[in-house]
Amino acid sequence: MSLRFALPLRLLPGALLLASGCYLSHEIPEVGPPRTDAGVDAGHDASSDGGADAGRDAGDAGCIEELPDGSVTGQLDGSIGATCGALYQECPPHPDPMIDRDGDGFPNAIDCNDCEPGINPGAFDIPGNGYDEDCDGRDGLPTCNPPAATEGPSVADALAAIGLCASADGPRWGVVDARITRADGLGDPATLDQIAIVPRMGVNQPIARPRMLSLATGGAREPTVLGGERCVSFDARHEFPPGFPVESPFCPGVVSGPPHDSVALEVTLRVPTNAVGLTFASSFFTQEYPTFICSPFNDFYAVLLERGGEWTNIAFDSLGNAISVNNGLLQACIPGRHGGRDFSCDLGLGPLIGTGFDLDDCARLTGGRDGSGAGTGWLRTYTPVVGGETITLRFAIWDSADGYFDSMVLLDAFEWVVRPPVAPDCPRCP
Ligand SMILES: [Ca+2]
Ligand SMILES: [Ca+2]
Ligand SMILES: [Ca+2]
Ligand SMILES: [Ca+2]
Repeated sequence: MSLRFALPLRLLPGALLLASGCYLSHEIPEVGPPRTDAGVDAGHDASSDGGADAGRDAGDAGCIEELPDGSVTGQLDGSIGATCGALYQECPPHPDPMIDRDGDGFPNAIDCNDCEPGINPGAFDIPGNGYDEDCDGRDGLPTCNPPAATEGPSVADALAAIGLCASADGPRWGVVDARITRADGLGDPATLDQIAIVPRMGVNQPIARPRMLSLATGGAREPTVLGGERCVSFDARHEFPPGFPVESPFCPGVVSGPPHDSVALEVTLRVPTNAVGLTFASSFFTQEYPTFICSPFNDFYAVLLERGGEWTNIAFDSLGNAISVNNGLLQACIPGRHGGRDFSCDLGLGPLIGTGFDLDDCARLTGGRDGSGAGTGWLRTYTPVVGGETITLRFAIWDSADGYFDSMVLLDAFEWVVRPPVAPDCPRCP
């Protein structure tokens, strides 16, 4: 007999709402799949002008846009890589090995261009621009060897799946430390089946092929591999990570239940000396839609950033709301009015097909038909960084209030955002 039959039926969320109900209809920022040709591209310099593209590439348009000065998730319209003229000046030799003429912290003896702070052994080497920014004798980066598709991967393979494989050796940028943990960082997840490297998830292909990472509050692989694993509980009660819970303004009065079945990938990184930001792509799915919208079963996906002992969430929409079942980013779904809110489901059911979130896996828990789940479609998060600093990122997902009606997030295409020197007379985009 399945465990599910032994479970009590869930309360329908209508009974849990305050009388005022939810007052917003689907006010969301414009989001959708990252462009793969010349926009929110992943891992490749689509414009061939240098920087890894993290937004509309204004370099091709002959003008420069500013990046946002805070974290944002959605379609980025910031720009990098725009230049007007030579990227770097030549540097005449100097007899003193210890002098640091450009003040980048690297003395003349090991700084291959001691007149340009954007060039030193701690820099990110922008591929294909003809300059050896990281002083390793060549223009370009070592490539990540794609890990095999597997569940319960090693930490190194999990990082490689999203494009992080450099280690912070000596003065170089890269991974200082990493681990697979829970949302609260206090131990191991219930099972390593909650983390997987996948070549696809239903119709969803990696942004940076050939692999991406899946984190889930149930099984993390495709449902065809493990069967219907979108409604399982490992009955693992966890703590909230720092700063949570954060309640959604779309569901006033609703209080999220405590975390269950969480899993997280945590990585400490030394930031390249010439980086100004980092970005990554993510796609969140939940089986809590539609029945448990605006209820305590408000599963979360969060990316916590630690800097100098302070933790902040950087994965939130342009309205500043954390990404959860009750937030405003669910766009892949069947339209309807749920939890007092209207869902227009602009992406249709398409991104859910073959993910298991297109199925009615949890209907038995509600005593009737529950319907398909929902997803956000691909999102891209950007957050500013300080060159040379050390930060920790914790990519985390958890069930709220119980371990059933699972949620999942696909992660891919981690990139540093590097802004090469820009001539002061470069035109600004209108
Ligand atoms: Ca120097
Ligand atoms: Ca330098
Ligand atoms: Ca380069
Ligand atoms: Ca759940």
